[in-house]
Amino acid sequence: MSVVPLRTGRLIVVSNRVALPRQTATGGLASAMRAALQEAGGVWFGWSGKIAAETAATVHHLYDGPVHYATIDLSRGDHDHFYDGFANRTLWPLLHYRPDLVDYNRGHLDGYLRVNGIFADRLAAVVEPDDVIWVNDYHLIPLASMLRERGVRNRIGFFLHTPLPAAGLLIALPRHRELLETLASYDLVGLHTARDLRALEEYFVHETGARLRGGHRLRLGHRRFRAGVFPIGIDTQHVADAAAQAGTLDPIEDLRSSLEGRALIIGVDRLDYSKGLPQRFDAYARLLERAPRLHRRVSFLQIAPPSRSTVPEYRQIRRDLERKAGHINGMYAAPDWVPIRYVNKSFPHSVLSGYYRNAKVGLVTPMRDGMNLVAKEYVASQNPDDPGVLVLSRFAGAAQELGEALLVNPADTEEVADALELALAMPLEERRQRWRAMMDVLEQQDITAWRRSFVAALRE
Ligand code: GDG
Repeated sequence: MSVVPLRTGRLIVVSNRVALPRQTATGGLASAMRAALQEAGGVWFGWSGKIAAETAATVHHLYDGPVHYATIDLSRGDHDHFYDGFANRTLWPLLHYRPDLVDYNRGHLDGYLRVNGIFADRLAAVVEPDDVIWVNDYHLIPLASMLRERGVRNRIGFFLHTPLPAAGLLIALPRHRELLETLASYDLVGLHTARDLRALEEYFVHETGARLRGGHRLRLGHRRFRAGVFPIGIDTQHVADAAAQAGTLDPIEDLRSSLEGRALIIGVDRLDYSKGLPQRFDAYARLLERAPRLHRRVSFLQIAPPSRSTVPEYRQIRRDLERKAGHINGMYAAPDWVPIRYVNKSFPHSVLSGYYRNAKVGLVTPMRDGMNLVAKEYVASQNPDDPGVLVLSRFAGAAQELGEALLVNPADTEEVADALELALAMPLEERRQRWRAMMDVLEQQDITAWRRSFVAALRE
């Protein structure tokens, strides 16, 4: 195996997917880690996104600016069990409060543990004594315990990008104790919100018999670890600048001229059942039904790049949305007006921020979401003189910080339709006040602050 030439004391970020330079990163973790590493420098270790005959036969190295990318390929079988299987068909639905969708295939857990073991083998071979290791997300929960088994004594932190449901739900996970107890092998476990932190503590105290001490310190057997709340941010200034400059880009001019003065409502989400898209389409349909005066005066643009399309539930939601969008347009469209523009494509971030800026309403209504960066990007992209309004699900972690948004229950069609009406009619002064309050938060808690606070707590 080739040896990764790491410099001592560097930050090693580990995540399942690595966003290589010049790849469009349509996931929140990839967007965030890219921004974090580009500023701080370090190593980013994970899956290349490629399938090969054998898992991790070689480690691929790529150096770009301050970032050293070290990636491995996965075999078809490991990909299917580890990524599509246990990560995305067992853990993801459970962590997003959908026990009804959990797949209990035992082969998936075996594949998950096997791939985590291979990640640990490759990493253990290259870690140097002063390196700090930052493991990300639900794909890699047992990684620290496997690194410890291989003699790694370094500081290792874990950050969960999804919500963590209460113990009563977590116990629906197959062999939950065996898996979740391995979190105790980290030095620090980070979560987006206080609710997630409470869930973690409750699970450890009630299900594993861990002792909870002050300062969110936990002890399980001989392992001690700390947990904490680290709400992820965005590169606020960069997004704001990109949005301010996007006006002259062709796609933005095209969008604006196509609107012919109509108010734009925008949604941008990976095509995922956690994002509440069918419910959102229903709420928009309800708005059109209730308020004929808005016909021809609004347009809803939903950008939804396909995600995890080899998983059946994701193919199903795509079919549902096509049907709903077709139905809404069939019902309300006029020869010169399309009520809903539904686009299964991804766009460069510069274009997205220009779209956000031209939207009177950002409609962000996940059923559950660890944080939701789109909500933050929408706010950061607004024109301070004439900002739009954010309609945000209470069940997104972002709602804990963005209390000046119009907070809604995404399952309550009438409530979302009410919020849309309110948002479309909101006076300028109120929009400015709400926007300023949210922007203050985003400026303080940006991506740099998030990385610094997590890494500082980990080094402590
Ligand atoms: C997970 C958690 C948590 C989307 N479409 C395009 C595009 N995107 C970018 C957005 C944003 C990111 O993808 C999506 O981030 P979210 O946070 O909204 O959602 P997840 O992907 O589910 O992220 C989430 C996050 O991790 C971080 O911890 O907030 O709760 O589920 O940055 O802009 N990017 C481009 N084109 C697109 O069409 N370039």
